[in-house]
Amino acid sequence: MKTNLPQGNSNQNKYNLADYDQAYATFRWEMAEKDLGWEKGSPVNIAHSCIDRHVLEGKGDRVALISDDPAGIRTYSFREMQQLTNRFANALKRLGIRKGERVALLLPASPEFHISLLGTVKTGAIAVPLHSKYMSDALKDFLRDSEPSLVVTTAPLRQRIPEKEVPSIRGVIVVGKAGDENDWDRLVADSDDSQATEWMDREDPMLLLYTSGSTGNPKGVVHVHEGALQYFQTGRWVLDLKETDVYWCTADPGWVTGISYGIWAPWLNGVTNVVYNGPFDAEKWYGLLEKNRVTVWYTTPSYLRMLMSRGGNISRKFNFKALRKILSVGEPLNPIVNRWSLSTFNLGVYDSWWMTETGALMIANFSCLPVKPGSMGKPIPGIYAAIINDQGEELPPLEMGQLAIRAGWPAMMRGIWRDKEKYDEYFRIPPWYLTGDLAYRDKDGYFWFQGRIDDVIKFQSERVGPFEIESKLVEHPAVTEAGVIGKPHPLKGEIIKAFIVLESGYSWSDELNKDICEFIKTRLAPHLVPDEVQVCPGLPRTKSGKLMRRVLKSWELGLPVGDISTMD
Ligand code: 6R9
Repeated sequence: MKTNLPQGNSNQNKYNLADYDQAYATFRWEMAEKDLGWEKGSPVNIAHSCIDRHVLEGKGDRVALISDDPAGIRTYSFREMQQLTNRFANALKRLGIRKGERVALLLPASPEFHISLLGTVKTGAIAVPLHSKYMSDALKDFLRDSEPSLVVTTAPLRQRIPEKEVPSIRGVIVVGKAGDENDWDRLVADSDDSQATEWMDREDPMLLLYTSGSTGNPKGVVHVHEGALQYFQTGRWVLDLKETDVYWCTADPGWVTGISYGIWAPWLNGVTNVVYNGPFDAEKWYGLLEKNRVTVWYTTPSYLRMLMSRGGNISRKFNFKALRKILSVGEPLNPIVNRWSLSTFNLGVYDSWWMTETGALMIANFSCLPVKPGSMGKPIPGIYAAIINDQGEELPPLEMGQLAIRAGWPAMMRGIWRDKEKYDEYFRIPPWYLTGDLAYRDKDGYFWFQGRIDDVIKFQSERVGPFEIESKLVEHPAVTEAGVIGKPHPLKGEIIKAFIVLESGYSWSDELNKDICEFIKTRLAPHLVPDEVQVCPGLPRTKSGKLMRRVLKSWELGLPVGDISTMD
């Protein structure tokens, strides 16, 4: 089934991408260079392209950022952003930060996050955003791996930074701590706003982002300045951003979506960006859309389901006339969410697909194309996607296999920090980048997501690694073995279910359950606390001792366990 989703006030002639087939046949990434003012062989800086470029083009007075949080509204023009990011960058330079060094950012979504990130990137240093949901032990792993010289954080979050255990840390800059020698505001105020941008090679790293896999600790995904071409072009084509738009991306800046589409794409396209720092609240969120006259909204299926579950009595109080486009990412978009969206906003939701490692959007539904509800859409012009078998051969339409992308696109990760082997694994069947997703392509070239090949969990649309929870569980004195799976959940996508084997001498009780949950909450992260813990006598393992999570999942869901010939 194909439908044309209602488009609010816009009409087809006004889409930035009017003819998908033509663009797909003719587009080359070099074509995006002209719009960004990039010249062949000349150095660049993505932060300059996001902010200073607009000021130089006479658009300095346009609103760059509206920060709307419980403490009030703050608004910044592109000129103010230019000055503040220069000030922050000059302050970092004064503190001795040089090209290639790392600066970690443990901050909530806020103007200070945006300014710190862009200021860091202006100096040529590599920004390392950390998810503020993580606790000390987990943060220690990320910090020891990335070895930042400085950490930028808030006073409450600072308590989680194990400064003494990370020898690379020379200093901590604290937001909202007036009087402190490392006070963020004072540092910025005492600095000058002269041009601070260091000119970089396109292949120089600018961002290091930690994300979970199903084995090992979270890995540091490296992104480079060249990615700007794709953040810009996908913002233009998929989000359909125009300079008159007010745009809100609901993702946390510790998740790739909060950076690529919370900062790069909107600002490379010169739009007004809304940032909100606060918990999910349906009334508040609808109010944000209405009050700020948001026109383009990028969110997740999880948030949409949460809004849907709060019912129409709340949404009916608000007016969404300004809104013209809604998109989602992170997990499959349920057709029921689309129907609810149509009745609530008079707009359907455009599903889009990409990964931390791809850096930017790869497959999407476009305004100019019919949408097939349940499909992720078609590849972005400039991207070649295919369904392949284990030998890397392309499969015909309607056959399920691994989703693969022909390697080499501007926003592609350029490394896994200090782990070449892990990086090479993604590219082990040339010419492909292997996504780890199962999917099929239909006869019209639309892609349909079917699941993951590995055991990665999607909790509220963000990635969770079973291994990191299992490793922490077995650190608890009562737990000898642990296996963690995602269990389908109508609102959250998946919830975390843990199977544990108890150490001899322990018996199961409510107190022990609580104690284990508290252990995960304080040592790892509150959002990684298992929703369900089940004790069992042993866990299914292969003869070589590898945990078989798919067997746990089959047990849990009452499904056939499939081939267990390798099971011990
Ligand atoms: C941006 C982001 C990537 C994984 C990816 C896939 C899943 C993302 C999806 C989707 C179904 C979609 N995923 N978008 N699954 N439909 N539209 O999500 O990055 O956190 O790295 O996760 O998320 O499994 O491989 P990341």
